[in-house]
Amino acid sequence: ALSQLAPRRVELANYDAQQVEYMREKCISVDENDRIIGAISKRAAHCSEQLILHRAFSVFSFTADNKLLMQKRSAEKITFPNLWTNTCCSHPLHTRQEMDGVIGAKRAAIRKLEHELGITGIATSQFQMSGRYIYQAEMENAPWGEHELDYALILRGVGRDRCQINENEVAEIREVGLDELKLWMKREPESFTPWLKLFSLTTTFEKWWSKNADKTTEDNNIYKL
Ligand code: DMA
Ligand code: MN
Repeated sequence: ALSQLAPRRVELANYDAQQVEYMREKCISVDENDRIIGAISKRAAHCSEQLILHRAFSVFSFTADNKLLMQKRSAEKITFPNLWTNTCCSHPLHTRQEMDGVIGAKRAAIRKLEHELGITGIATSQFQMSGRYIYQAEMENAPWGEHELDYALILRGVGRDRCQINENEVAEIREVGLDELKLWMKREPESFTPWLKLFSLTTTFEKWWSKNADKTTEDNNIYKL
């Protein structure tokens, strides 16, 4: 079993130096009930023979006219570069502030919305916790992958006018309506991240878009994507 946790061989020198630096971040390793096991480096969590389940978050920000703010991941990203995905994703870190369950994930989301998209002035109370989703995905031509327990965080009323993108993280942003996104994903499925594709298959996904969506009830359940 120990050998399954062995890091895969990978030449980090071939990647963007800034993104390589982030591989030293301490992610939170958890069990399937989201109980904390300990700290694990971002590198080990995403590049081992057996991908290690860790905590993550996915922000879905809907504009006032009910479009999803989407980003195209930069070419510099080590995992899943050049792919279109939801507003912002990352990991709560193994720090006192961000290890604290839902509030910790919301704090991490605030940190990364600013880092990736330049969005400032968001408070934890603006996010609606909308379930925890376990999924796994591997890259096709690289030794990297994801195995996450992903906190879905809905944000409303924040669109591209609030953004100033960090080009090391994000290549492009767009606001997209539900029907438009469905057509686009059908036409070019290879242009999207695996987790966005998995989310798009759930019934919850369409509910998030709905004009009369429940905008207050928080969902702490754990689901499999
Ligand atoms: C990781 O996102 C989290 C999910 C839900 C895929 P990421 O690869 O964008 O993380 P980071 O921005 O920290 O590299
Ligand atoms: Mn991850």
